[in-house]
Amino acid sequence: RKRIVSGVQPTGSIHLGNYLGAIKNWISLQNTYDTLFFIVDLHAITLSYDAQKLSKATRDTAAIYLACGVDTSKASVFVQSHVRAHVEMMWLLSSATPIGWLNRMIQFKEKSLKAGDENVGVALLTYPVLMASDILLYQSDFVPVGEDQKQHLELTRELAERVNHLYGGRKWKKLGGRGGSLFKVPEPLIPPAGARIMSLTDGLSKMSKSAPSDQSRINLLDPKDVVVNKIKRCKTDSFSGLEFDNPERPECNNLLSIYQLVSGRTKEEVAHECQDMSWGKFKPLLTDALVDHLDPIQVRYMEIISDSAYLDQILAEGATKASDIADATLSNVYQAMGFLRR
Ligand code: AQP
Repeated sequence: RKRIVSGVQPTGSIHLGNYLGAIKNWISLQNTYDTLFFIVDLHAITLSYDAQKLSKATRDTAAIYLACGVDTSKASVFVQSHVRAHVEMMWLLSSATPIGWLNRMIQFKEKSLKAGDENVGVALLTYPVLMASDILLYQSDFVPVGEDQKQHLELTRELAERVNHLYGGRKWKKLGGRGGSLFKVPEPLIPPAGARIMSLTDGLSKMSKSAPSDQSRINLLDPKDVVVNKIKRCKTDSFSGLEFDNPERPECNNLLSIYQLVSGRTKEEVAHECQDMSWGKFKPLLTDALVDHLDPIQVRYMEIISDSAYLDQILAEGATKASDIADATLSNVYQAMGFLRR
């Protein structure tokens, strides 16, 4: 079976964008692919963060994966820092990554510009090398990525090819290896709908954990009254009727897309149902669809998070399975790079 790896950072509350753009798609992928879903805690320290909250956020994220339907009889669920190979591989790959490649990353430019050089850790620059390690360690065939991660995946592909060229093939064989490629070059898998869920307060910015206002996002664990309130207060427009894909109506497109995804209808059905609707009529409809969709996830989350032994066991098993695959790749790369092995 072809393999897929994916993860979410435990940097705050998991929101509808993370869910519709990533986690919800995993549920169908796990039936067709060999899947590894991890909680990306090493990446969560890239920007300043609260050490007091990291481990709780990591557990919460794991429980949310399971509550959303990730099935550990099909997929491995693990915490990134529990598999040491990620950090080791990152160092090895760093030596093969031209700094110019990293300087070109849009996310680095945007985030470092905002924070200023003295406030930005080196990890913000080298983050894509850790992401490449996350993917290449597992010889992944596909990586589901939102639009914002496409450039990082492209770097992963280039890095895989570069390392294969520098150290793979005959050179590796001479050092006692099997020859051939050290890494599989992964392909992006872009979800058809929901690739980019936008903020509730600005249809031109993406919904994000780090946005200062909680009103800008629906968190997966928001109680019903909070969802009601956020939808009541979310930004709309003064056009009549509702429609998809009008560039002058980003909020309308976003809210209809959310409705489509949580109600399980097609875009055509939603376009037809809502074409003559006012915001006053649509908002309660959207709220109900959201609450109905989130309620079973929240019930299941409460069950999982209150059984810590169960969650620990899932994460331990996941880390063991992941380490088996990752250690094999790491060992090959050490060998091909000429290290003396124990
Ligand atoms: N708004 C979004 N719409 C669709 N997909 C989204 N993702 C994030 N936001 C949206 C997808 O969620 C996955 C995990 O994201 P991440 O935790 O690695 O970090 P991120 O992409 O930077 O997400 P956030 O929530 O916006 O976090 P902060 O604010 O910390 O940067 C990815 O697959 C991502 O595409």
